[in-house]
Amino acid sequence: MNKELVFLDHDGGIDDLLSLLLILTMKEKELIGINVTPADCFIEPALESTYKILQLFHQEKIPIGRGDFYGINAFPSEWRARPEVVNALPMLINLPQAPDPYAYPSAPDLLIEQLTKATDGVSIIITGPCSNLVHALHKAPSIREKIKKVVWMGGAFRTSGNVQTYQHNGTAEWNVFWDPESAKQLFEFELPLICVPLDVTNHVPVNKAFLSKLASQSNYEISNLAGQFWAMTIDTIPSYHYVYFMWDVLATSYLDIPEAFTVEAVRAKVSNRPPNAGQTYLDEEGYLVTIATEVNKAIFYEYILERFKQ
Ligand code: AGV
Ligand code: CA
Repeated sequence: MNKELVFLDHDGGIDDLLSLLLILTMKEKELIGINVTPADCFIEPALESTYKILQLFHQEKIPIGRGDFYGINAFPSEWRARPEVVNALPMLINLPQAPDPYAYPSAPDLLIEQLTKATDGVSIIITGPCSNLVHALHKAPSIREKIKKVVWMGGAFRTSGNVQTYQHNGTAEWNVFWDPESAKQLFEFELPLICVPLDVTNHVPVNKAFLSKLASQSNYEISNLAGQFWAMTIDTIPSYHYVYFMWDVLATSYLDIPEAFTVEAVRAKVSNRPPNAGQTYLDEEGYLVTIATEVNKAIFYEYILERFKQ
């Protein structure tokens, strides 16, 4: 059987890098490319972290694309600097130098190239804003045929958002808020889109009981590294929430254990202006999208522990 083809677009947060680790443990999937969006990260150190993680798995041939589009509503800078710390961790600091960040192709171009080349449908997992995919679809509409599904950690449908800032009423999730216009257009494309929104990620905080279990298997290199990544989230920089969730890791696990999720087909729209820019809301006249509403937590946490035994 052919391996399922996967393309990852992440934005350099700690759980984005954990999502990359997780995908690389999925031996029955083939990761055909990675884009980095400069949203929850500064691009240069995040590209370096990405390349270093690939080296750990001897997968540095997987092509990387650099997001050159800088959203509309910037993430807090304190969050964006985290990959600097990741790159200095003992398991990563001495790995061979990463390539010049400006030598990478631009993210939409890499996505177009890899989808065009693909001989099978591709599952796209997005753990940051969706701008690169939307820009690629405008530039090369024919890539649509190659998209098997899009799994997006994004949105907040029947729960409050996690953006708290000026000119905002708190209804949006950050990945949508960063570039509400692209999110609006993504919904309008009506691709086979599965959103893993705050409605379900709110159920999976990073908690010490889980970290303690993970630590007890830290003789596995990947468990050890993942434990160090997650430890960096315990003091979550309060702009403006104190809890770090397994947002992206949960969305990524959907690729592998969809049966652990409850999903629902809804019609929804995205607002692109204040006071609710980036809000994803249910609307009978909206676009078709599938949203995850529940997850079996026990299965999910157990799955992560199993996967990281590498
Ligand atoms: O809104 C969740 C998204 C996920 O893709 N990101 C973090 C995850 O990578 C933004 C975000 C919300 N709260 C945060 C975030 C926090 N306290 N620290 C860093 N990023
Ligand atoms: Ca992210």
